[in-house]
Amino acid sequence: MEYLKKTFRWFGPDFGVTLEDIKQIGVEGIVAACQHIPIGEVWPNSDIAALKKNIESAGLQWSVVESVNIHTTIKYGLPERDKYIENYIQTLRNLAENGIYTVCYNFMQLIDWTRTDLDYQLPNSASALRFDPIAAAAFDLFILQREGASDCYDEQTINEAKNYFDTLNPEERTALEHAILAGMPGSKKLISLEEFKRNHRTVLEISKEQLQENLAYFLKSIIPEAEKLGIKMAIHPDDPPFEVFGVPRIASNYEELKFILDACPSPSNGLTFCSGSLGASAGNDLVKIIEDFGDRIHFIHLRNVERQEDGSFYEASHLDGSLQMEEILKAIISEQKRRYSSGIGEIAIPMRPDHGHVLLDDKRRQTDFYSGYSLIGRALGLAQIYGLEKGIRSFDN
Ligand code: CS2
Ligand code: MN
Repeated sequence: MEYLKKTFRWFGPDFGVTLEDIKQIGVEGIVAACQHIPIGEVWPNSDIAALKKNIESAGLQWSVVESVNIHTTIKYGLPERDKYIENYIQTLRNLAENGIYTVCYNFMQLIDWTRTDLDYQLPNSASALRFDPIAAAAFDLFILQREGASDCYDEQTINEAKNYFDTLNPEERTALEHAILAGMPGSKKLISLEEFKRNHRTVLEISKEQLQENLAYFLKSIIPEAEKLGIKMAIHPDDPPFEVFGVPRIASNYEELKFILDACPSPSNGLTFCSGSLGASAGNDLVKIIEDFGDRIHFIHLRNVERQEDGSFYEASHLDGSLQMEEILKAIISEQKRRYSSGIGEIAIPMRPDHGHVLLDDKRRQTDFYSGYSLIGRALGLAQIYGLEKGIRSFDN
């Protein structure tokens, strides 16, 4: 039976990691996007074809699009959303025309993932991404100075956030602000504090149920088209999988994922299973999510997290941390076997190491860094996961 397809995210020619580098580490498929096209605009056929040609000329395949991002009018349910949904569908048509059929996206508000430290030093001097709820509260209360923010936190959190913020020198305060505003993978630009504040005000007026409705509206509009095109949509979970800055989450646990899948029961309406995102909450049973929603998982992100007692977490190395990667992989392999015997679904599910530590020469190679997307750190993660997969399979036979 086929293995998972080894894929790797690549941010294009300016990334500091070449396709040739990636080819050397045993990757088969690239995860990429037309990064230069503003969110909401149609990806022209010619731009998609050019990126595809570039990837293929290195002997690789463009396996997954990550991400076709969703315009805020769709997230907020504004009247102009229909135009942007039409654009989205046109992008899907153009992708299908170029033979690209797996599309990852997310419905997170304000930013993509949220971290409070992009350079958390591990004992071995590698560095990782970290999220600390006290630092996030300090950003909300004392940098954003959001009206009503103190209603979102209990007294102890407010006190701890104040104490923490008081210990930071001006550079550290700026680093915290930047860590949060940098949360758009694939973009070197920080979101401006002004834009963040503006969107924040809007989002806080939308209830969780309304956000879920807005996502369901989007799915009901695009999934029938995706199905005709043979496109598999794969929503990425919210990261972290709990409320941050008072903004509700809608793709962070079993029930919310079920709501999404049930909103449009089609194989084209699927999931990106991201162990690190879902696993940052101890309440998520990752194996159960794979067992129950397996046939709708079209793309896999694997990484570990170390959850700490104070509610913070950092991105641990791929096989160590709070998540039992061997149990996760076993569940994924069972899903592959199920597909194999039923003859339905892709067995070589594309899988990528989600993030990696900054290791060895990573800093020197990639000066203008995309946080989380080191070459060596991710290569090590991929090697570990592949080895674990091989080991599990050999015991299986
Ligand atoms: C990614 C996601 O960098 C990451 O953690 O896994 O943030 C991903 O880029 C998007 O959310 C998918 O739309
Ligand atoms: Mn992910």
